[in-house]
Amino acid sequence: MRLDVITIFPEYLDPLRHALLGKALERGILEVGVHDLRNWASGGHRAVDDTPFGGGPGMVMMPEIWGPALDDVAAGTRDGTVLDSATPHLDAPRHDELNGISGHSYEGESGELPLLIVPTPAGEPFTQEMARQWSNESHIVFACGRYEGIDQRVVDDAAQRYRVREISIGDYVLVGGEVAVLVMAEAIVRLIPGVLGNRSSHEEDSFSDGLLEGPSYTKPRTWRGREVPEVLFSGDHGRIARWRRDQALLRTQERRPELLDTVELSDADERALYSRNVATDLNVLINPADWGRAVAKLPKKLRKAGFDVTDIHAEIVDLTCEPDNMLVTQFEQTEGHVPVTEVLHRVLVNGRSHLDLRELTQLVVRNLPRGTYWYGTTDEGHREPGIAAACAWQDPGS
Ligand code: 6GU
Repeated sequence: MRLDVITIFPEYLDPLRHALLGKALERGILEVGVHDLRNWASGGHRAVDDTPFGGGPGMVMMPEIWGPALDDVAAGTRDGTVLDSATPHLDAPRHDELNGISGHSYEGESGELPLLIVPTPAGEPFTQEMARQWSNESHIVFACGRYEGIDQRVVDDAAQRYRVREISIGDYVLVGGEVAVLVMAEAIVRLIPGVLGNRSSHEEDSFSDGLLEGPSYTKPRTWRGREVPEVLFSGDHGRIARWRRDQALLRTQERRPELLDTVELSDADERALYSRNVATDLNVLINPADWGRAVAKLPKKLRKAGFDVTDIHAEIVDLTCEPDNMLVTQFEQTEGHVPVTEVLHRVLVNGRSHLDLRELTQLVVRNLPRGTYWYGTTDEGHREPGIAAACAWQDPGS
């Protein structure tokens, strides 16, 4: 890949020679040319900017300078200053050899136009997906504007020779595009095959699966009284993978909840994100024998459907205390007689679930005999049954 950067501050791009990018330069995977825009300026103080038409603050960079600069760099007739690595290794090609590479045809393999990236806070937001796509380019040119920007006709005209993108690296304003180029170049170059040692090491990056990465730990196991999470020593790779996914989900929910809108979530994911204590509290008009049969099967059936029940309480409500109970009235109107074997129960189901509260109420009711008269709701949190209620079922594990 060849990168060219046009700027009025060439020394600002020096960090490209370091670390990862320096290594890519050494290996000949990457070639970087930095061009001083003032090389295309003429006149005494080689001015590159002028006052804006229509008035207003600041200065605008001039088309007569940017136009020829972009023409020349697209044509590959200028190498600029070709950067070499800050830390050359013995087996690396020498500086002059690297320079020798630049008898380049600048077109992409498919004969495409080179990509021109114009950094500007008014651009489209830069994303990992752009970095991924652009890591396959063979020639990218960055045009760094300073001041209030570049005359728009430069960008419009450049479309004759380039595929042009105006790109922002975030919702804040920098003095110029140089730092944004460092950011984008690093994000792009590290994805070129062979630049990062371990091919799979960017498959788990934040964003590549749409989630933020969770925490990582190394030795020692205890440090300043802080323990590494136990699960990481379990040797159970499935459990560790699940824990990591849960951590990524919870961190994303906390810091970047909008990212979850575009991620496909499994049932296990939903459970990690949305499990909380819930209590379904119902009044049920039911024959005590029918209730006995229903409650026996309830914990298993509810658990299967995503409601992890911890306890179920039931009490019989004395109807003399409730002369015009809604369920009894409804029963009488529908059945044409008073309840004979049916008795009013208050049923309380405490548990954990990621499901919607209304869905949980429906779930409990669906597991009562068909046609049972009921009313009630599910709320977040656990609820105390009250002294009159018997414990109809309790999870031995809780
Ligand atoms: Cl790409 N350039 C400038 N000057 N400011 C920015 C930016 C770019 N992205 C965010 N702020």
